[in-house]
Amino acid sequence: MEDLTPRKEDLDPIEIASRDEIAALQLQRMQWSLRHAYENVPHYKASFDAAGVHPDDLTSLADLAKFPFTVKTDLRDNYPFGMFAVPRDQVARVHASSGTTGQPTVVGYTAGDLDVWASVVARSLRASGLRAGDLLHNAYGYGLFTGGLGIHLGADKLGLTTVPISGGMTQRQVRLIEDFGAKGITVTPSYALSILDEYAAQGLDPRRSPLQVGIFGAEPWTNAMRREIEEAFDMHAVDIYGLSEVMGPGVANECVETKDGLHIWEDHFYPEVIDPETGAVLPDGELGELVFTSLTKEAFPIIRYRTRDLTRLMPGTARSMRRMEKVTGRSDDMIILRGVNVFPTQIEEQLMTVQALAPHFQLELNRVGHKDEMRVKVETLPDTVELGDQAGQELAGKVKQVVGVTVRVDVSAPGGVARSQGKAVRIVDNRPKE
Ligand code: DLL
Repeated sequence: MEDLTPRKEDLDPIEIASRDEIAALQLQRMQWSLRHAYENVPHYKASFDAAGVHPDDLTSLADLAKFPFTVKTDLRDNYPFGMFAVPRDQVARVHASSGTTGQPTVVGYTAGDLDVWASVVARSLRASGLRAGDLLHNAYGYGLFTGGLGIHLGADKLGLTTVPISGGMTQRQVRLIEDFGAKGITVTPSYALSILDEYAAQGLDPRRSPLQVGIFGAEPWTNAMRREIEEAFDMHAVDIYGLSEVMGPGVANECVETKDGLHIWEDHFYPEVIDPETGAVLPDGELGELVFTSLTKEAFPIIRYRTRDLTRLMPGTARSMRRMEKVTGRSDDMIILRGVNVFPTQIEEQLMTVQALAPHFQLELNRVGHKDEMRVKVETLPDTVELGDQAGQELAGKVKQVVGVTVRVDVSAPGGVARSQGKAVRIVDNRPKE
């Protein structure tokens, strides 16, 4: 793999500024952001008043802990535009979550917000090893989802040649990567695996593809999956994180030279990690729920938003900004199986160690009698079909031993597990609703 480390002179000065400089900028911006939210969004006025706090009470970054959290239902209750801090005619763009349950969540951006978004995504793509003139194959979905258009904004800003292919039509994905000579690909890790299968189906060697870096996010994935993808394509695989409520992709990104967790672009997004039970702020290094406060957003300021993503904060390495550990689970995706907490990524980790199985998987939860049962649906590789039963037992044994739960493993022939074209659906819950 080639060394893609960006040149120091190409970084934004704040990426490598001193911690004091970063903290001073954060404090000044946080004071502005709290005031902006309080004065322009009725929800924040009401919630700050109810908690007995005022933006003037923030004289240090630690004072943020006095302010109330914002949760997803606050956004739903203010559907569609009630959380906007500027008149609708100053909103240049809206995005929305898919909203599989209940109201979709709508977010808005002024022209200035789009500019900031472009610069944090450009910073992320640069940290991933891309530079002006490179060709990027952008397979995140275009539309209300922030993935496609968010990456596109940053790619324009960095000066890349962007192929706005979006998700789907996998045969064409492979063809255009090859014909156009893509150096980078932005895509969910699960859809990258479908593209990988398509290379095999077309009789092409993915290690000879022009790709040098994949920038994967929008869903959890493990370091075991990173090794699998890096090996298969002979390219770097880095992690990009973000969420619509805070901006979209580009809130944090791994640096290609270290791949040691994601640097949070702290000059725009202030992170905290809290105990999800008590709400208390935890010291850096401890595992808890990630909370974000926007520092510069105009249309949709967000104060202490509970992401439900579980991670820990760590000091900077390749940049001065703090890192977050790879998010390996959301509290929403935690399965409690006969008293044991299980995240889909723990199953992924074990699956990656079983040679005869493909990296695709889905978990199915059923109620059998009074007991919950989990089935792990996996498939063999084209040349390991006859090893299926043995591989299934191997996986069940590893899950029992390492994760501590008994599962049934259903092994099917290649193609038997549902494929994603965007975010993978990892859990199918067939248990009766209580
Ligand atoms: O998924 C934004 C995005 C697009 C990020 C493209 C990266 C690349 P939402 O649809 O609002 O936004 O979903 C946000 O997805 O709270 C996490 O649970 C999960 N997520 C996003 N990135 C990662 C990641 C986009 N790198 C939710 N690792 C977040 C783990 C991630 N989970």
